[in-house]
Amino acid sequence: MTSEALVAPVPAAPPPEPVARIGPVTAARPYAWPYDGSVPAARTALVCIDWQVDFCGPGGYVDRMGYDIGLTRAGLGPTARLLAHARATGMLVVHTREGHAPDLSDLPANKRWRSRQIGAEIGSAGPTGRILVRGEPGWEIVPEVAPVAGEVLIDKPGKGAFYATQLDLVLRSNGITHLLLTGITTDVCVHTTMREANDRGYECLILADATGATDPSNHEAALHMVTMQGGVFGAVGSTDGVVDATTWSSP
Ligand code: C5J
Repeated sequence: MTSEALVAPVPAAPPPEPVARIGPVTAARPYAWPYDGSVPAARTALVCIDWQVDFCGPGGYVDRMGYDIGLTRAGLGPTARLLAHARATGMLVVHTREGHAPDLSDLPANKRWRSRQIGAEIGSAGPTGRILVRGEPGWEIVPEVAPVAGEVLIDKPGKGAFYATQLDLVLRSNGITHLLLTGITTDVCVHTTMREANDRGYECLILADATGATDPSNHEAALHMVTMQGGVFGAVGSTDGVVDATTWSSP
């Protein structure tokens, strides 16, 4: 017997897993997103903004202000589809929730006063618990787009997801450079977050069919604003556009 015969064969390395890339999303406006052609899914985060009962459920904050929750619920189906796509392609998934501490110590007096003017005072009790208070049923994310274990949850006291949160640190620590934005409402928390992200250098795509506002013309106006000045905050796209622009290859 030769000495080679005693050496155990080295097992063959498993073939590398294919990796996903996003882009170019050619139907995006005003440019095919992203600006740099395409991006690995691993450097992309799907940010799901404030899909909470208070903003799209019966008896929540938006409902109690008298707005049509049909408008804020419209993007739930496309967002659920994007979530499945993000999980399958290995994107970082981030969910945000707007809310305040039970003692309201982080609630600015003017925000509380304004909510009282419209008959839905933040912190007051209602059918879904205390409005916009952390831990209450109205503050929870609706089941259609609920987080799964391992996804990032960002609790924010304001409209922008970067203000008074760890979001920037979490994104940078995970190597994220590009953001896909879904959520409610288009003209308030989604827009504020997109502007904050843009100023920090993130390349943003807002998904028109996976967002919604309490007023349809505000939704359209908010999307239109993004398209000015060559894409002043990024670009506007759709769920189909992102899914269709996804390719797989060996690393
Ligand atoms: C609002 C939000 N509209 N999530 N919050 O107050 O857009």
